Amino acid sequence: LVKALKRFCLITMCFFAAITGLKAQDFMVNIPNRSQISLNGKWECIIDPVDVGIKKWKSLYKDVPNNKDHRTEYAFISSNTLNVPGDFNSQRPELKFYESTVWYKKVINVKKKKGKRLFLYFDAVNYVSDVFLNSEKLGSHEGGFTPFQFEITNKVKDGENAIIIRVNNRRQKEGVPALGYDWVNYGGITRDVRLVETNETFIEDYFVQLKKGSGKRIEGYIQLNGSKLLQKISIKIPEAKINHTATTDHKGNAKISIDKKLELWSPSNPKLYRVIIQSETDSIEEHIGFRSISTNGTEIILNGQPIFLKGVNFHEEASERASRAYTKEDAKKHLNMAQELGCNFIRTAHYPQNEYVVRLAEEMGFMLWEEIPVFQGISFGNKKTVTLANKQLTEMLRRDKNRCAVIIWSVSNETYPNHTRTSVLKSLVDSCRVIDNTRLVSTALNKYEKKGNVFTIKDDLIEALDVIGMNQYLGWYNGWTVSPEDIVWKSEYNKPLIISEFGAEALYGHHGSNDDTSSWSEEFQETFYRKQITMQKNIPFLSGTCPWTLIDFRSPLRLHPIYQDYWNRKGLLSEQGYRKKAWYVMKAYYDTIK
Ligand code: GCB
Repeated sequence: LVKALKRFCLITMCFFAAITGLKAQDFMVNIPNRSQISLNGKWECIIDPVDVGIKKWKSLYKDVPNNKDHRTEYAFISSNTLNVPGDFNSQRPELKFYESTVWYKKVINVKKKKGKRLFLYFDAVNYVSDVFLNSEKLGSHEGGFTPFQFEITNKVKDGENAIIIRVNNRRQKEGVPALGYDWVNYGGITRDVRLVETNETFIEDYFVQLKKGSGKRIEGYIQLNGSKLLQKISIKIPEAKINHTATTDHKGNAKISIDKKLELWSPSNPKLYRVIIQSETDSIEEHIGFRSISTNGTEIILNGQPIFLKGVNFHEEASERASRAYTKEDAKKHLNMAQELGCNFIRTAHYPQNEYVVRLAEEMGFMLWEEIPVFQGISFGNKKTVTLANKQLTEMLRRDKNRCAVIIWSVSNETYPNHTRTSVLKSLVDSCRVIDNTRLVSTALNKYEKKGNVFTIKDDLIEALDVIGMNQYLGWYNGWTVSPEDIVWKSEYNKPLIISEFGAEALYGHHGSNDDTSSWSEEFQETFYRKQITMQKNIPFLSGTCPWTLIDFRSPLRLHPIYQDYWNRKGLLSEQGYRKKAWYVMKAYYDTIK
């Protein structure tokens, strides 16, 4: 028996290695403006709670006959589908908190064209995906919030082709995020899927932003992919009368540097220019904004002027439907709410949200904080985890580096300070700066030293950061141990501070008295906000603040049957978007800050 068991384990491991060996490729940037066909819609599915598709049916990924009487004990059938994009949890009641495997299948019709290349591009799949085309493994991707792609030019055939994907959203101790986090682990193909067509040599990537510290020099690069790597390229910005030319090197890379006085992007003037990038074999365009961001002592400086970040946090969740958000309309809803609150800044917690959010935020004039899901409980001592965190960071920067709205990259949220954590996070900060030195780097901390009424910010990681992010829940988790007006915040660093989170729970429509005795009521939350604002106004080095959170969101950690019922109720808005009393307090505060 032991022998048989060992053999079974070995076979399973070998099979697993075979199907998980290949990695997704670096993806092309500016996906919305590429030539493509959407693969959204209904995908056939098989719910596989114990991963029997891998462990036993080693051929599940193969294109088995679509015959319900076939003796394999599984089948993709057209009456069993899930919507893509969309998390699977919200699509069927029995999958509400499901964390395991779902197999997806879609048949696509392809007509191959000479001189064209084809790519399968996924905006995001949570958490691990193993992708197969016509029974052949294309590769895997780990990480639920960033894009990935596979070239299929030489693998597709004319006519029908079957794409099968194993998606698994099981939490992993060594994953990013790890085991514990305060949001629903929405699994599945949660964002758009595209079949992208390019020319044989195409513009794969580019970086077109203002040079750090400059208000008028555009610097960056253009990167080609294909066999004709030596080409003349140009960047045109017709409105600014820019027509800059350069030549790529043998690796297909051209550095660019353009001096020009431009109208700068800002929340009050979210100016975007039409930018056209051309090579001899390709052309792509989009709208890009230009602004400078820096710090001066404890101030954040946008285009040479100090600015206070009137922020808010939100998850990528369509709270009113209790599902992952994935459409442009979802993004618009959140951003309109933030605009009505008077915000100029958004922390997209706790992971890179979809491109609709980022691009629309930019058009509407929001500055953004983007973060990778390096959240409490990360295995910093584990090599695979560190590589994965770095990869997610690289992917986030790759996708959004041309979005001037992004002013801060954040490498983590609430990690426990120790030597290993600090050195890993510092290395992530370094990676950030290597890829993009034009933006600020921060992290959301939650530890500070308390001595009487003096709260001191101190953490070895801060040396490496431009901006300090601090989550604090004074007045909620442990009450107000010191009266808010007496609290003195100190920092050992001459750097700006953003209160990256603060909040308290209230159930919309539940009322009580205006004091600390009626927790969960709107009045309690309203008073809590007044106290927080009183305390925050006394912080001389405060450069921004972000309530947690804009809108109630679902979380399996929130068990109170009356007030929570698996919802985190720290929203200023109920899940249906109704304003709680605290909303008006925060809005009034933001209205006073010009
Ligand atoms: C935090 C976390 C956030 C939680 C929040 C809370 O510090 O960063 O993800 O949802 O606290 O409500 O406790």
